[in-house]
Amino acid sequence: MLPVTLARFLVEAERKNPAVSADLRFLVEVVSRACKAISIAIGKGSLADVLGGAGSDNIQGEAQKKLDVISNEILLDANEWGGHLAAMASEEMDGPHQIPRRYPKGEFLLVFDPLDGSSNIDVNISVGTIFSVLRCPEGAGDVGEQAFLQPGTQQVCAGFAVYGPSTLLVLTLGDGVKCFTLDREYGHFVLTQENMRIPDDTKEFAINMSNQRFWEPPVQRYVGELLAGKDGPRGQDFNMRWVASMVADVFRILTRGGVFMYPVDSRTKDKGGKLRLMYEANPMAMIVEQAGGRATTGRERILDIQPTKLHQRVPVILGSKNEVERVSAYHRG
Ligand code: AHM
Ligand code: MG
Repeated sequence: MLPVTLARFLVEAERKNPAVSADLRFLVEVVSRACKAISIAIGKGSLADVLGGAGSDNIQGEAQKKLDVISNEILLDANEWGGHLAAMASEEMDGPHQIPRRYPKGEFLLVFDPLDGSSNIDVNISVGTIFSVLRCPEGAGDVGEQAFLQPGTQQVCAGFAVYGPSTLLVLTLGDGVKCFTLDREYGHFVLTQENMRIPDDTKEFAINMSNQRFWEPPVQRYVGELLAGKDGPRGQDFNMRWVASMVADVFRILTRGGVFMYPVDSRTKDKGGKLRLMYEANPMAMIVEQAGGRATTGRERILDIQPTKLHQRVPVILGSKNEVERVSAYHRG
């Protein structure tokens, strides 16, 4: 039997699920095409002079890499003309990107982190693209920031690509999590995992340990107990991984379980945390919950947060249900 391509999967999803409209199907296909183009650009590396800094900063004061800028452009170009979007927003742009007036507008808002894990680009480690789709509440005219400020529970769809040894696309349309692998010979994504599930329990955690001295007491306590292993209150050893590309860390958790933490700490308290709610936390939280895991700030469910600004940052603790619930309990206690 022929493999199920992303195109076929989406056509069948549209037939089965009234929530999947032709426009949503088209949107996901267009985003997947952009991810293919980004994957090709990343794969060329030094051969195409795409590595290194762009010489510019984004709105959040972070130095942009050339591939941050290239990936952002690829996603904008791919999505402007199709008539399926009302506007776009990205980690790399100051405010909403309007659809040029020469094109028709659609009902969806597309939000993305064009290249997650940028610090890993130049060292040949997996990076990715994260995206989230919302419905636009406004009518005609330009779309303002306010239209995007919807809690993660309103997401129609979320996904991420990982540009690693294989290029993967992880997708949820609100009924489970699928994984597609890019077949480089045929040039299309093929369904390779139909129902990704995160085990409730795990012996693996992911956190940047170099920030330990800045953490709040609940996270100190939790990680301290994991590090104590067999000799501590947990009575078992735990293993640690930290790729510093959220896409790779979350993919590992979707594959074999684990808990990922980028908690707020004394240095990031004023900003609210490190990771961005709209571009990183919300799409990943939707995917993780759809796979049976949990996603919290420690104090509240990420998907319930009412955003107050586009570039808002939040603490992120997500993954295997029982571990995330334990971290939340430590925050309450
Ligand atoms: P980016 O979107 O600018 O790449 O930043 C987000 C990334 C995440 O992918 C990753 O989990 C985290 O930043 C790593 O941060 P650190 O370098 O502090 O460990
Ligand atoms: Mg990112």
